[in-house]
Amino acid sequence: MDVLSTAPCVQIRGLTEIGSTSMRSFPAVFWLLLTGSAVVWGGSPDRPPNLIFILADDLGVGNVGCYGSDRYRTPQIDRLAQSGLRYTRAYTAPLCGPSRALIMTGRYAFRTGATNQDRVGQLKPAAETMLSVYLRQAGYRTGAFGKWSQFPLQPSDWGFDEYLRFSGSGVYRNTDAKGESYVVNGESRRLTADQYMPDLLHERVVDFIRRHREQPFFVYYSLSSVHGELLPTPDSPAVEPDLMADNISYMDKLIGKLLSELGQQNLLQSTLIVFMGDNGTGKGQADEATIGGRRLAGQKGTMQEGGALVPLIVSWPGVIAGGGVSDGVMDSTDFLPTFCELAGVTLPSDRVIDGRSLVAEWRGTQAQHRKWAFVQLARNWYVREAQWKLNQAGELFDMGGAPFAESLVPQSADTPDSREARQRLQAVLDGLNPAGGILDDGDGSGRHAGRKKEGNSGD
Ligand SMILES: [Ca+2]
Repeated sequence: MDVLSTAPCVQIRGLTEIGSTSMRSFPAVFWLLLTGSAVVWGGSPDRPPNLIFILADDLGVGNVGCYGSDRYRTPQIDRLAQSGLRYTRAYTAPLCGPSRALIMTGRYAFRTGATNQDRVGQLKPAAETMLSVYLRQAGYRTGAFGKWSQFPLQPSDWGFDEYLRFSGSGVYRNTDAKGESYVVNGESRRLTADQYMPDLLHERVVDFIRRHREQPFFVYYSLSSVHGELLPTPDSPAVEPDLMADNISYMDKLIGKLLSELGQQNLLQSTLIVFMGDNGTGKGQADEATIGGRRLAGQKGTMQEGGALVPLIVSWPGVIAGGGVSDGVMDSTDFLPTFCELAGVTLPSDRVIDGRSLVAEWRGTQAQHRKWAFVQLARNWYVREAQWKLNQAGELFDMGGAPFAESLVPQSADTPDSREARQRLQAVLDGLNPAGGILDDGDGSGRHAGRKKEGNSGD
C-alpha cells in the first residue's frame, strides 16, 4: 500500500488560497474545537459546515492521478487532495447498492439486510434511517442529485428536500433508453438531445448551493461517471475517443468547476467536501487501471482489494490540514457518525451504528480512529487491518503486497505475528457475528436476491 501513499500528486495551488486566508491560524481553530468553548466551524461561527458528498461510480484508485494511476489524469481531484486529506485504506462494499447502503445508514449489511443489489431495493424507511434524515432534523437543507439506484422509493422518502434522479446507473444522454427521462422532485422530465446528464447534474448542484448558501446544506452528488455504458463526452474527439479517459477527464473538469463555484461563493472554508468511489474499477476497465505498471488484485464485485478499496479525499480548508495522506483504515459506515457529529446530532440509541466518527482524526486529536474495516458482499465477508485480512472461512491473508497481491497464510505456516493477527481478527468477527445477523439469500453474486435472478438489479 505504500505505493499509494507515495504516489505523486499534481502540485497545484491549494484550495486554502482561494477565499479567506484568515483560517490559516489552525491552532486557534483547533483549540476552540477541542475545548468546545465556542462553536467555530471552519470560519463560520455558530454554524455547522455544509457537507458535499461526491460519489463517483466505479472509479477505483487506479483511475485517479494522485493515487498513482499510470493512464488517467485527474488534476482537479488531485488539487482537492492537495487541499485536504487523502486516504489510502478506505473500504466499502464492492458493489454499488450495498456500498451506498453503508454510506447512508452507517450500518453493516448483516444488520440492514443490504447484502446484495436486490436487497438494497427492499430497504424501508420505517426500519432504516438515512443520513439525510438526521441532517434535516439538525436544520440542514438536503439535496440528492444523480444516481439513486439501487435504493427504493424516491430520495424524498428518505429525508431529501430536493432531488434530481435518473434511473439505473451510468446515464449520460437520451440515446440510451434509461436516459430518456429523469425525475425532479417527483416530476418526470425528458432528457433532450442537447442535454448531457453530467452537466445537468452539475448545474442542479450549483443551483441548490446558491439557493441554500445561507443555511447549512447537505448535497449527495451521485455521479453518472464513470459507470458504463460509456459514451463520448462533449470534449471527446470525433475520431477514436478513449471513452474511459475522456469520461474521467470530464468528471474531473466538472469537479474543478464545482470547486471554483464554491470559491466564488466564498464557501470553501465552511464546506466539507468528500470525494469517494462507490466500489473498485469495473472488470472491463481494471486491466488498464494500473499503478506503477501493476494491476490491482480483483476488481468491482470481488472480495479482493480491487473490489472494496476506493479513492477517498476529504477537504475542509481551515480545519483539515492540506496535503495529508492517511494510511489509517476506514470504512464507509464512518460517514454517518462523522456527519452527525459535525451537525451536532446525537446518534440513535435504538440500533447499532457501526461507523466511527472521523472528526477527531481530522482535528488531529487522534491518530487513528479505528484499527480495522469490515467488508461484506452476499455471503462473503472479511475484516481488514493494515497488514492482515481474515475472511468468513477463517482464511488469513498477508496484505503486505496490497493492493496488487494478497498472500494466503495457511495455519501450518503461521508465524507468531500471523498467529496473533488470526486471533485478533477472529475476535473482531466473533464480536460482529455477521452469521448471526440477516443472512444473504441471493445467488452469491451480490447482485441478486433469491437463488435465481430477481428483476433487473442493475450493476
Ligand atoms: Ca458502482
